[in-house]
Amino acid sequence: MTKTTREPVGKAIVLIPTYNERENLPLIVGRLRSAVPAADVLVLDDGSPDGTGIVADELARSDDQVHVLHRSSKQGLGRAYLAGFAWAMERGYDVLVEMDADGSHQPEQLPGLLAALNEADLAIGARWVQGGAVENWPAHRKVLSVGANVYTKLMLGMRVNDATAGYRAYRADALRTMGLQGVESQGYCFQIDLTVRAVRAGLTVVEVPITFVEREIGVSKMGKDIIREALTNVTRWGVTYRAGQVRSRLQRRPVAALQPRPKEGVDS
Ligand SMILES: Nc1nc2c(ncn2[C@@H]2O[C@H](COP(=O)(O)OP(=O)(O)OP(=O)(O)O)[C@@H](O)[C@H]2O)c(=O)[nH]1
Ligand SMILES: [Mg+2]
Repeated sequence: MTKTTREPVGKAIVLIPTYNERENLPLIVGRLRSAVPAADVLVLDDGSPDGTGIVADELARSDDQVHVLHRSSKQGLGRAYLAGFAWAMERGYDVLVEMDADGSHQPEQLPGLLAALNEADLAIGARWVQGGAVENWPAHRKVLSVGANVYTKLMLGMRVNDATAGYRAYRADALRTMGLQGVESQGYCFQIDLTVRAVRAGLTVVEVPITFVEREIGVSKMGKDIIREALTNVTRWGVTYRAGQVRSRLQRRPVAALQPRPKEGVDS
């Protein structure tokens, strides 16, 4: 992952997907606006039954830098982000940030992620690196997250330690280079999917240590379907990747090396 000189980081927008985050949303938007006043905010609400969309509209009415994209029904984190990326890129933002609404991603750590983009195309707020941490997670969540990352690393041969992390900053150009066509992953697999695309596109990915804080309000939307999706997709991508490696190794070997060796002492 080579470092090259890049354009200075330009106008940033923070995308916050929400589903039933009525109480959390004003807290996170308030913290974010204080921590990084220059950044705009786009709330991506999927018709939350608890009225989060109405709360988002109220926030947008009182602050020109807050915007809302409403979608009629819950269609998953991945689709919400893709709609948000398209919205932000159409409007010329240079940096797109992903941040959960539930307080797990601390807005006060965003300056670190943005600074990292001076030497990178994608900055991942990482838990499972030196200096990274997780607060208040039960043991089974830690095991699941570490396990998912170890499996991803082994299957996909990437050097990234926290490919499932959802706190990240992308340069808009990087998203264009990676190409978002065909991204179908929904849960935290969406994060793995985009990480793989960035690495395979030869982009510079850096991991910035963060402290991830377990939500205090509301409920997690992480379920068995999301885990199943990640396991299935990573396994499929991994098998394709490893088969490709074997194929290219075989193709590189000289043809003679593939022929059966003549038995010693037998004239041909
Ligand atoms: N728009 C939209 N937002 C979603 C959807 N599912 C989850 N979210 C939001 O995405 C963010 C992350 O979801 P969480 O439920 O916190 O899931 P998680 O962070 O993977 O899991 P936990 O660590 O258990 O909280 C939160 O802000 C959710 O409100 C969805 O289908 N649509
Ligand atoms: Mg969460």
